[in-house]
Amino acid sequence: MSFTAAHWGVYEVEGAETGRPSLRPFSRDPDPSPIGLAALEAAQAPNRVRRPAVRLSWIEKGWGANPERRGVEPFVEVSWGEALDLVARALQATIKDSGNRSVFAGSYGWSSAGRFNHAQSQIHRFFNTLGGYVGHVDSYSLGAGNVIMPRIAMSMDRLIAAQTTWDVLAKNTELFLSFGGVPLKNSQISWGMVGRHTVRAGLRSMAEAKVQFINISPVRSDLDSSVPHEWVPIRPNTDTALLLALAFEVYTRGWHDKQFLRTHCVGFDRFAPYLTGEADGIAKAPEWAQQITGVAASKIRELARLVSAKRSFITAAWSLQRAHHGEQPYWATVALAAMLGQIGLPGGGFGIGYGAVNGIGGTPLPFPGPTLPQGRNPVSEFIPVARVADMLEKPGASFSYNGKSYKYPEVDFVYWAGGNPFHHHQDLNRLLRAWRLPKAVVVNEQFWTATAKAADVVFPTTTTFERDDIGFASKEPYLIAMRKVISPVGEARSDYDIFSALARRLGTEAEFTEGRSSQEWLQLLYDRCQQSAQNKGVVLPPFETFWENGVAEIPVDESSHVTFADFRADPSAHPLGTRSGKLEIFSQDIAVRNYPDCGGHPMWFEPAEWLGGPGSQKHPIHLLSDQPHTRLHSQLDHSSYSRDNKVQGREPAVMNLHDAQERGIREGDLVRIFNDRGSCLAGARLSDGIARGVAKLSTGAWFDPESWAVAGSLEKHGNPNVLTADVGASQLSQGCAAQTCLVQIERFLGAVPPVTAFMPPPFAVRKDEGAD
Ligand SMILES: Nc1nc2c(c(=O)[nH]1)N[C@H]1C(S)=C(S)[C@@H](COP(=O)(O)OP(=O)(O)OC[C@H]3O[C@@H](n4cnc5c(=O)[nH]c(N)nc54)[C@H](O)[C@@H]3O)O[C@H]1N2
Ligand SMILES: Nc1nc2c(c(=O)[nH]1)N[C@H]1C(S)=C(S)[C@@H](COP(=O)(O)OP(=O)(O)OC[C@H]3O[C@@H](n4cnc5c(=O)[nH]c(N)nc54)[C@H](O)[C@@H]3O)O[C@H]1N2
Ligand SMILES: [Mo]
Repeated sequence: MSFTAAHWGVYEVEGAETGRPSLRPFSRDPDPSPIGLAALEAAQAPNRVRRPAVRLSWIEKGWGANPERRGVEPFVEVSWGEALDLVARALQATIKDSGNRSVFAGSYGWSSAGRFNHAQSQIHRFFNTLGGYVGHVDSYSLGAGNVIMPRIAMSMDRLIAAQTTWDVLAKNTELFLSFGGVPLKNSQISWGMVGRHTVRAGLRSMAEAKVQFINISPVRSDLDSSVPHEWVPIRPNTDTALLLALAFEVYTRGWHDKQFLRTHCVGFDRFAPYLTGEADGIAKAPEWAQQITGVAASKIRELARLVSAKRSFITAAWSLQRAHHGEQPYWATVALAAMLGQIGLPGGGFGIGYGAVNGIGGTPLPFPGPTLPQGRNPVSEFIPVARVADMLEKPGASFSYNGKSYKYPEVDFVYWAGGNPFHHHQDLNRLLRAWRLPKAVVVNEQFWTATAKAADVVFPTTTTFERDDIGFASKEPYLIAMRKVISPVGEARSDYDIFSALARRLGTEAEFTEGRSSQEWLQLLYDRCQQSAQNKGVVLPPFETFWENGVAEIPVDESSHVTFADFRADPSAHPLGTRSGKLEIFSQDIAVRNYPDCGGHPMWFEPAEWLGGPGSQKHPIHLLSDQPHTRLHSQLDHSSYSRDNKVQGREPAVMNLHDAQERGIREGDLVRIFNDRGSCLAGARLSDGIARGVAKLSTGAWFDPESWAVAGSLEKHGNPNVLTADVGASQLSQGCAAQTCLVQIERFLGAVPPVTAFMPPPFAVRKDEGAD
């Protein structure tokens, strides 16, 4: 038996030696995820990229030709030597003409598990040895959160590492008030690996301790039905208004903790007049919030009473900040928790993103895992990650980010490895137009994803099953020897081998590889990790033993942790990283920017699109595009497990029963979802567990337009990003705002087009075929 690891779990491999391998869940995982069981079969699917492929115009006319034909033209399969030479030439010419600042290799994406073959590290290291690249900051996950939280409380990284542990919540919390729930579907996943799924057990221990759960969300199942809870449906993107009304009630009833606000916070005096309406003439009273949120004023009063009377823990899902003005719900959460004065007490205060990924509420290991050094990037130009289409469309234009002003770089060359922008980006019809502007697009991919189909050159890349690696994640008690399970499919090579071969042609091989084979790198990375573990008193076996055994158990710190406990105990000895060292209910640094969409304290701003806004006349359904329960983003969408969940081959769109009835839509019908940005087909799934006026189409169905030639044609498969808006959360963070999206839905009565998402693109044979 050997082992393999993925972002969704560790798996035991039987029969690799006999050439008939099969996977089964890791026996030490108490709650394994079914997502990965179909992954080995999916790795050998007909839509693998099998040989290096070049878009026809580049073969016929040379590199840079006809960028507007990306996604339309057939590919020509060529030898590795020819494809590598071509890309090396194109890169060299681009860098010579316009410098490294014209190469975008931000290359956002989850890639695969395995610490050495981590595509981001590989591509960044490659470009750093070559003089640098335009990179990105922040993530699609936490664009607004990453920018606002360090200014007002604590950086998201530190918070994720140090959130209050489940045992403390079970023992001390009386009321768990959650915005967006603790979705078990999402906790199947964690960056790098999951060896031990703990969220279900965490929730259960709290339920057994009779913690009162309240789930404020448009979707009931955001808290598991096995946990007794009350569901309070809310209009999407209006949580800030509800939080403000709770703060209003707490303040006007005098239930706030004046002492804590004085000793541990700054700026409550600026916030209070906004709550009462003294500042702007609008009292943020429960009746005001009822109009906005759809939650009854009486319910809001009851919640305010409960949250003040009990040891209360308030949580907000990451999805809340993936929205227009996404800073506000987090800031309002912090402000309300500060007013209640329970921050730093066991089981009280606030938490962010419980259940967003597996490890939240666990303790990180005291040493870093095996990490491929990326080197230093000499290019200073960057973009906030979700501004990629802006960058391509508006070179030289200025943008603001985190309080400063910058200019978009002039990018000629885009290189992507380990991500799928034609899944993850918003307004894909706009992206498609922007994508056709630079001179070159090169992609390392395993599968014929939409991103690969829209490239000039695609290098076929191995999956984790086809290479050796080391599995590690910072909160997991195991290191996993991920042994190769099958031979590379087609002519696939690892990202390391691809970049090594390019580096050879560009004269940087020695710097990139340091003369090491993959196996030598694995050993080195492991040895370094072993050393840093030892420095922290953790003994790991020597590499050979680890590789032989397949699993090295790491003793994890199971001790309890309370976020902000030390800060609470002594704020001057343990100041926060904020400007004042305290919790900032008012931020002078933000206020002085005078942004129209983010002020000095938490505020209610109407989102660009929401159910209470003018756009809801024409597009009366708020579309949530949440994380899919049957896959990771777009990864494994072609697996049998993901496909079994589809409706007539399309992504299911969960609709409220009454909304469906009004439109003559029945369970299993094909529907067309549309707005002014695009339209897609999906399969109706009706539910009474989703709020009126809300529909949910999970992300990750592979982009599959009826025509690649015209941006904006009907998308056949159910990719919500043809509908979402490509706008930043605010001038402050520029975060991804995918959850702010209005649509209309109708029964689809036209001729049903076939799904072609999982088919390879057309190939052409060139006239001089055989020249390889
Ligand atoms: N509408 C909407 N859009 C969203 C979101 C949302 O909530 N709503 N969520 C956003 C979020 S939070 C995220 S994190 C992003 C995720 O966006 P991505 O991270 O881009 O999504 P993945 O599907 O994981 O894409 C990874 C790609 O890398 C490829 N790959 C895997 N392993 C390797 C490897 O070893 N080498 C190479 N070269 N390629 C590899 C896979 O085949 C796949 O195509 O999506 C964002 N998009
Ligand atoms: N199975 C699986 N798990 C995943 C992923 C995956 O692709 N598949 N992706 C991982 C990644 S990269 C990330 S970043 C995390 C993301 O973690 P989240 O951002 O928390 O995930 P989402 O599923 O987008 O949102 C969680 C829930 O929030 C609710 N919600 C949406 N909008 C609102 C709102 O305005 N108000 C309230 N109160 N609730 C709202 C939705 O009902 C949704 O089910 O998930 C991770 N986990
Ligand atoms: Mo994410």
